[in-house]
Formats: sequence, structure tokens, C-alpha cells
Amino acid sequence: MKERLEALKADALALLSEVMSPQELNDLRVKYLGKKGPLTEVLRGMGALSAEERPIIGQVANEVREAIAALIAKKSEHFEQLETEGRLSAETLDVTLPGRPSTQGAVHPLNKVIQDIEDIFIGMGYTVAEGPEVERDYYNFEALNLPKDHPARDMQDSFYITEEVLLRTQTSPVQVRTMEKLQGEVPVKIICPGRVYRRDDDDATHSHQFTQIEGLVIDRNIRMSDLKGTLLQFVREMFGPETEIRLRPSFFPFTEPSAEVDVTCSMCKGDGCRVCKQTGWLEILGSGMVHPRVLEMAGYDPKEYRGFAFGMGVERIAMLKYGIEDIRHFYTNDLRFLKQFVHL
Ligand code: 2NM
Repeated sequence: MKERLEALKADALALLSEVMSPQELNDLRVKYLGKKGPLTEVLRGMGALSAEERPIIGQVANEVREAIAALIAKKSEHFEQLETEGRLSAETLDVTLPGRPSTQGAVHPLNKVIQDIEDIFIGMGYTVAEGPEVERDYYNFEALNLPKDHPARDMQDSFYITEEVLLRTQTSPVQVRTMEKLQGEVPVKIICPGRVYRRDDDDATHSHQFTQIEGLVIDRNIRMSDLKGTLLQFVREMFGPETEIRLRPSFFPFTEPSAEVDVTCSMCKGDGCRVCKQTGWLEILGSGMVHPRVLEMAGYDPKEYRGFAFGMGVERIAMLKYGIEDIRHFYTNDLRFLKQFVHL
């Protein structure tokens, strides 16, 4: 019996020392230590042994079991260690590899200027109003005191879709719509940013599609000095606190009187340079007191209410502020251009 056990141990240890995989190891564990294994069989047969033999054989059987179990444990630990090493090397991160470049987007310079202008007027109590780019002839022209036979609404100058519908040529139709909606309520204090369309040939300073911001204030006792003070405040926030303005008489069908507004050239501080063509002044705005007929058509009694209005081209403001020499840069999305404004 003892010899059988010793032979069993020698076989088991020999096989275990050759074992190549965790599965093989498990098979051997079941084979030698399992319920149907030879050791269990020996232990079960102990009842047939004599009283002297029993403890001796029992002791040998236990030693054999422990020797086999110890080698299984050692092998099992070895496989676990191999697995851990394998996983670690497979999952290794090379922290010295250069990172993937991340491309950071930025606000387009034109949008940044729109936001800046909006912020300035919001700071003065204005709200922002928007409206359709495809507009009815009535809102774009008629309600702005440009009747059907007016030279400024030549078919050649606008993109007409039908006889009655066109791409808006300015954002003032939004102001007409706002007045109509408010039904004579005051104060009206709005700015209207948005795209406008004109049948121009594109060049460095003209584009058939550009961005405008128009402002409108209506209340009792609104005077030209309110317009002047508002625009002075605006240009000082936009171009710096030393900026001055000058108003030149002009003409628009929707305002009377009308004025063109110049600012002191921020490039040369008024000394005269290439940008201001040696005049020291830059034209940036059109403005005026809202024409009584425009007020009346929109539902405001011109005897009781007055208003001022103004309009500016955002691209032109941006070009003057940042020294941009060609309006087409705003629309061609050349990263060499756009990247210069990432930090605005
Ligand atoms: C300008 C110049 C002068 C203007 C007028 C109106 C309205 F709707 F109240 F009649 N909105 N904007 C206006 C006046 C626009 O742009 C150069």
C-alpha cells in the first residue's frame, strides 16, 4: 500500500512538473485530488487495514496529498504570474509617445465683432431682434418710404425671387416688423443684426452678401442729440475712449434728417494715413431721425412719437478695427486668415 502511494506521488509530481497550461494543471488536480481520484480511493479503503497499518498509511497518504497539493499551488501561482506579466506587457502605455494634436476651434472674427456690438448695445438697454432673410417687398421697401417707383429699389440692385419677394437688402424690415408687433407701444429700443443681399460685383470692399446691424429707438421726445450721444458711446466702447465722431448731412428715404457718421481714424489717431486717405476720419455708419411716414405706416403717431435709427456694415467695422484689407477674407475660410483672430 505504501509503495503504491509512493509510486502515485512520483507519477503525479513528474506529470505536474511538465505541465504547460492552467487547463492541464486543473485536469491533473481533478485526476489526483478529485473525489474519484486514487488518493480518495486509498483513504476510502483504509477501513480494511489493520489497526497498526491504519495510522501509518493515513500519514503517508496525507503526505502524498500535501506534496501534490503543494506542487499544484506552486504551479498555479506560476501561471497566474505569467498571466499578469502578459497582461501588463500587452497593456503597456508608452507615455513618451507624442500626443495626438488637438485642433481647437474659435469664434469667426465676424461673429466676434457682431457679439461685441450686440454687447455694447445690450449694455445700453437694447434688445436684439432677428427676422427673415427672404422678405416681402412691403417690409423691405414700401414700409421704409421707398415706393414702387423709387430709384433706390431698381430691380438691378436686389435679388428678387418673385415680384413681391426678395432677399432683404438691409435689416430694417425686421424693425418694421417689430414696430408692427408692438402696436404703438414704447419704448422701442432694438438692434437687428443679420445677413443682407445686394446685386453688387464682389471686390476688396464690396460683397453681394454682407452683415448689417441696424438700431432703432422710438419714444416720446427722442431728439437728434440722443442719436449723437448713443453713437458716441458706441464708438468709444468699440474703438477706444479717445474716439470722436462727426455727423455729415446725408439722405436716406427712411430718415429725415439723415446723417453719415465718421469716427477719428484709430490707425493714425486723426493725423492722416493710407486707411483714412489722409483725412483723419473714417465713415462707419448711416443714421437719422425716423421719417414720420415710416412711423405712421408702422402704427406710431408721428405727432406723439419720434425715433432715431442707424445702420452699419459689420465687415467694414471689423476691417477698420483689425486692419483687414479685403472683405472676401471673411467668407473664404482660409485658416491662415482665421488663425490670426483665435485670441479675440
Ligand atoms: C441706415 C441708415 C439710416 C434705418 C431706418 C430704420 C427704420 F426701420 F426705422 F426705418 N431702420 N434703420 C436706417 C437709417 C438705416 O443704414 C445705413
